This record gives sequence, structure tokens and C-alpha cells, in this order.
Amino acid sequence: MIRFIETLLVDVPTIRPHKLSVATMNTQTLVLIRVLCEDGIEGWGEATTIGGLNYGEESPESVKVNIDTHIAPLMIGMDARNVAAVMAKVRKTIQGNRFAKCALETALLDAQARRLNIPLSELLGGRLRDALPVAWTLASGDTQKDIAEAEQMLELRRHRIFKLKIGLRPVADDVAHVLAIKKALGDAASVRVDVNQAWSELDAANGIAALEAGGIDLIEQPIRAENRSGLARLAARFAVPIMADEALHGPLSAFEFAKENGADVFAVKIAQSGGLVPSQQVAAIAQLAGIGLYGGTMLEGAVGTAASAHVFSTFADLTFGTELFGPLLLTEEILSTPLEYRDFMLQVPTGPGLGIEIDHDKLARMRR
Ligand code: MUC
Ligand code: MG
Repeated sequence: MIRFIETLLVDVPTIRPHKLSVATMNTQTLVLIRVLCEDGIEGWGEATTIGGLNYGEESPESVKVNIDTHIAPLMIGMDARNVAAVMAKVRKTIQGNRFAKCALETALLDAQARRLNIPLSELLGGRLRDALPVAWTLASGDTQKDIAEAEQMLELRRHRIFKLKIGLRPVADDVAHVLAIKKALGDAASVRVDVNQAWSELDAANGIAALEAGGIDLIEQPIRAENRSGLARLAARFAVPIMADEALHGPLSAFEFAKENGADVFAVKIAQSGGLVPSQQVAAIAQLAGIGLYGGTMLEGAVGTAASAHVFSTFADLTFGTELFGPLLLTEEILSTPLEYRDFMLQVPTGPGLGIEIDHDKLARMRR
């Protein structure tokens, strides 16, 4: 039986300002969820947003207040071992709030997998890989700093896929910035861009042509999320793959994209999908429609990153890798043993549940 659900807010400074077209992040707020069950088993989940409400329609505070006030009371007393039944009730009763739902489903599945003494990935049907390629986002806002950062990551063998955040400056300046980085790194690295919706369709047509000619490998959400037909036109027009990110809100929107040939690649995010099981549904739709897969992040800390890793490990294809670097952007570690990054890959945890242990003393000191 679900006995108690606790939500905690934890503000963690980033290692450097993280500049996106919609926000500059100096801290990340983790919403951590602890579900305590009658049999003594506890499960953890997490939700994060980007720049409060700058990126999407949920904020850390809305996730907390909506769980505390509206969602947790529905769940208390239900059978913790039947995660599907609990989540079916939540999904039927609560509109929207995909991030909150994802955090809760994560905690319930973590608890159930711990109860069964198996890794979460096995509860989701089983993993197909034990390690995931991880991209790093270069977003200092300065070309030379970004090149130095990328070279350091290559040297450390931590990342060889780099995603550049653009869209704030004029298109020509952004293109020059990206191509300077590609030129400096050469074939040692895959260089990609994320415009976070900043371009008009006309800007995108010009910008993408130049980026494609310069050897850029992937173009993420160049135009407004609402402009689905525009993204489909860009995908049809260019050979370089066009990826949907902010436009993708779970299985139903994945299905619409698939019907409309709306994108070449999906950035699957557990929070945007509304949970771990819905993320698998998004992936299944993509695979049936011949759409490529990329494991995305909402810059979660260790809990959400581990949850994402378990889910992505079950995907049959993960052609474009992942960007599960969230914990590496933060100055504080909330696990007693950090997640393991080596040889350009995140190792998918192997212990029961999420396979991680929270440092409770640290959390007690850091919570808001
Ligand atoms: C996004 O739009 O993909 C992921 C990596 C990063 O730096 O920002 C996020 C959000
Ligand atoms: Mg993105």
C-alpha cells in the first residue's frame, strides 16, 4: 500500500552559466519525490524544468504543489505493487502535468523493482545495452570557451558528441559560431545544434542550408513547436536530420508526427512523454514509422537521469545516442556513489530499482 508521498525542492548551482535561447541557467531546481510503501520499501522520482516556466508549462513549484494538493491524495492507500493501476487512475483524473506524472511513475517503478530485486530496466521489458553514448551541450555563449570545453571532454574521453545551443544571435552569427567549432573539432566529434524554437521558417531554411553544408549532423527543434507542418517541410527539404523536441508531448503527439512525416528523429524525454511507460510508447511509434531515436534530457539530476537511462536502455535503436549529462552540469552530487561516465558512455546502473542510493544527509542540508 502507498503510505506517504513526499516532495522536496533542491536548488543546485550549475558549473557555469548554461545559455539557451529561452533562458540562462545558473541553478537547476530538482523536484525529488519519495514514495513510502507499507512494506517499508521506498522509491524515488524526479522532475526538473528549464528556467522555471521559460521552457514549458510546468515549473518546479507547480510540480510540487500539484502533487501535494491534487495527485498524492489520489494515490495514498492504493496497492503500490500495481503501478499500472495507480498510474491509470492518475492519468484518468489529472489533466496535463506530464512532469509530475513522470516523477511519480518513476518512484513507483523504482519501489516495485526494488521489491522484486531487479533493475528498473528489467521491469520495463529488459535492457538491450548496458551503456549509452552521451552528448555534451556547449552553451557558454563564447566560441573559444566552447572549443576549449569540447577539447577537454574529448581528452577526458567523456563526450565526443556536442550539441550547441543557438538561436539567440542573428542566424549568420550563430552559423559562424557553429562552423568554427566544427572546424576546430573536425571528424573527431559529431556536432549538432539545438535552436530551441528560436527561428522563423525562413531563418531555418537559410540557417540549416549553411549548417548542412558545414557538416553538422543534427538540427533540433529549429522552429516553434506549434508549427508542425513547418517542421515537416524542413524535414522533407533537407538531408540533414531534423529532430522534434519541444513539439513532442508523449505518445499521441508522436503518433501525429508519424502520420504526417513530421520529423526525422524524436528527442524522447521521460518528462515530456509523461512517464517511463509512455516514453517506451513514443519509441515504439518512432520505430514502426522509421523515425530515429535520441534520448533527451530536461537537465535532470541523478534520479531522473538514472530513470531515463533505464528506459533508453530498452530501446531497440538509439541511432543518435543520448544527452544524459544532467548530473555533470551540477556542482553538487546527491548520490552516495555518483553515476558512472566513462569511454564516452553513461553506464546504466545494475542494482535493484534505479540502482542508485540517495545521500540523505546531503539532501537534508540542501533542500529548500
Ligand atoms: C533541450 O531543449 O534539449 C537538453 C540539453 C540541454 O543543454 O538543454 C536541454 C533542453
Ligand atoms: Mg532540445
